[in-house]
Amino acid sequence: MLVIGKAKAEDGYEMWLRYHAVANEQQLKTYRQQITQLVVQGESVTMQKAAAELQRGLGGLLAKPMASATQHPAKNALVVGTPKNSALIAALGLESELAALGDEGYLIANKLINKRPIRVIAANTDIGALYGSFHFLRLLQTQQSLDKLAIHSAPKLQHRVVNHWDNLNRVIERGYAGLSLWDWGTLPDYKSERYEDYARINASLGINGTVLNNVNADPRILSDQFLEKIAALADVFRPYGIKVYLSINYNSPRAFGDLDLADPLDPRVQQWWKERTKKVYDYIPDFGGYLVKANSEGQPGPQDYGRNHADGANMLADALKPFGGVVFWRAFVYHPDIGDRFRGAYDEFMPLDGKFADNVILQIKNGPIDFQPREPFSPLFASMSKTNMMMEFQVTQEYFGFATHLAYQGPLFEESLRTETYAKGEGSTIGNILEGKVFNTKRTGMAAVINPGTDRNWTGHPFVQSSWYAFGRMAWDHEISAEAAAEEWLRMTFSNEQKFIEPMKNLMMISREAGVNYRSPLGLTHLYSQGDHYGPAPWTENLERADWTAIYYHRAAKDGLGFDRTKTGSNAIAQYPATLAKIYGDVNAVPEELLLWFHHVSWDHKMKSGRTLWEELVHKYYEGVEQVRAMQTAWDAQKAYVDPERFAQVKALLQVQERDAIIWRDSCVLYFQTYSGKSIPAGYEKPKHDLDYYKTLSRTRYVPEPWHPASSSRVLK
Ligand code: BDP
Repeated sequence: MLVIGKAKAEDGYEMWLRYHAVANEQQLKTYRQQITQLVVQGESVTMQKAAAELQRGLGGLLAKPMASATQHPAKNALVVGTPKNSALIAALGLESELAALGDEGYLIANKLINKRPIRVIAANTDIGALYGSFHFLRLLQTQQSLDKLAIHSAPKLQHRVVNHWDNLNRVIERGYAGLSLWDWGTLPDYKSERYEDYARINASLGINGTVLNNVNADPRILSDQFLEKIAALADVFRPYGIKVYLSINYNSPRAFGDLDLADPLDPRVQQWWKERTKKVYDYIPDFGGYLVKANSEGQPGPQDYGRNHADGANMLADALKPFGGVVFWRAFVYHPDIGDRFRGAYDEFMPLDGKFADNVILQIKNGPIDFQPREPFSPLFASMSKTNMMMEFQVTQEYFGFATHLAYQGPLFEESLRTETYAKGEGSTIGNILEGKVFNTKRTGMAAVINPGTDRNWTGHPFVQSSWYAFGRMAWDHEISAEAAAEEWLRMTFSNEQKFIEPMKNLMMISREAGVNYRSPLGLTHLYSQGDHYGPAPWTENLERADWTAIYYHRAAKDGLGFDRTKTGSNAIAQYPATLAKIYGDVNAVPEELLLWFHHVSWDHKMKSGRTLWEELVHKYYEGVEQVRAMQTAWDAQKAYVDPERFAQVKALLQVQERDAIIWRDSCVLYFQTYSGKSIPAGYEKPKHDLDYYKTLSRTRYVPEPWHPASSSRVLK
């Protein structure tokens, strides 16, 4: 008999490490026969954590305490370890199988010991064994067969990092799920159990680095007082293979009152960083390195002293080098005087290609502008052939309705990673470039801004968890599909019922496109009310910086819509490899979803559907709202499979989302109508209000007061 997994009250705290008993009784029986005992031989803290996780996980999934031993495995034991820490594993002669798996990979297989069948999780290192343990648990959580186990897995990227934008006062920039997880007031003395659960969650995905603080960095993060607290966190994370990194403020030598400049070429400044960095390593011997936002949005940097980004980054790289640390140098730069913001990062960084030290990695947002619902890829990825590069994605939904809208980011990540750049002919996808396969770069990585907080479920909207999950899985293997990640997450987080999985997977897979459609379809971008980035305000103009207005991005006029980035415009298209520049530059060849990113097109332009641009635009905005409604219907049908708490929460949030989607749609359609001069075609529901109403709403409803979901710690002017 199948038991429908209508679980007891749940608050989402466990995330996907929710080891509830396997609901399918037949499957449960089989698993119980196939795993009779746990044999872990290594004694390191990491091996103890692996053993504890397996005890906890298998105990829960198999609904009975797991027998354990340190030798003489029983029939169908699960044997875990490395050739170094386990005589049993060493005797299996796995060296050649393990050779290809590196320091973090693992294998999971069925083997024989003394002619008895056993299951084995083996790795070269303890951390590999821990990763393999989480993978093994995932097999049961997603109800996979253990009959023919032969899994060999190793990460494709080296640095798999989460970024927190946490301020020292615990307010999180673009965080929508409570205060910072790091309780500086009680650290280092009190280590909340949450810290370890946080480490487990990340380690279960293979994430091996965390940047604890905001890129708009407070210099005090490097003070002894904070380093002592950070060291306490690092101690908790270490057994899980997670290194701590910090965002630094480039002006630190000045802020500390030690020097009156921060010029990277000044020997006193260099010395200052060497000494401070040594101090950091005194506290945290395996510290990862620095993340730097320099000369961007008002942050200090090397350009303040007439130096360039490479000078700036290399100075820090020098200080970190003796300790094996790295610099993640962000490429998120744009200046008000550059004409087209799209061009900014490329114009600044391309001339520096090959000039960065080898322990510097350029951390580049997926798109050229800023985490928009859809962007073409940043042209830097296809061009910086002599520089280490890593991806920066955003999990926190700054531009996707915060913690109120359901917008699974897996499809965005996948779209970005699979984009063919033609940098060196076919096969030059972003994923392959990140892996170092295309340009032979030495250091590789992927980061995501995650911004969880003290909300019981970590992320506010329960489905934001799924984007964290997908990010982690794709950072391990960029070829994992958004759909596969969604399915795993659903099974682990809710239910293995096929009747639940299929419709929910569809819901998740359309959710990002829905968000694009009701906000900024066909390549429109950045139509937000400025500062909070929640609601629509496509009419925003006359701000202190033109590139903070909305009209800068959409260029609506009587003659049409969109930003001309071809030769007749800013020519940003020329920053792409020639094959792609040709496609993007041709109004008939460019993918329609990117059309208005690259072309200013007449309202009557014929689209592939046969509709005019105006009609298609209206159609997409309405489609977005309809997709949200379809998501609501799909969710409502899942009541039997979801605990009442999470069911009610998601249902309510989908109602908010529908309301907001309509506001977005009507605001944008009515606003663009003032330029197109055309009516909304028959058959679409009419906006309930006029444009003035929506303009007023954007000024009143989305005021970034601290209590408001649209609030943020730092509000741009
Ligand atoms: C923008 C955010 C801002 C961040 C910035 C960044 O609005 O809060 O500081 O990105 O990535 O999207 O540095």
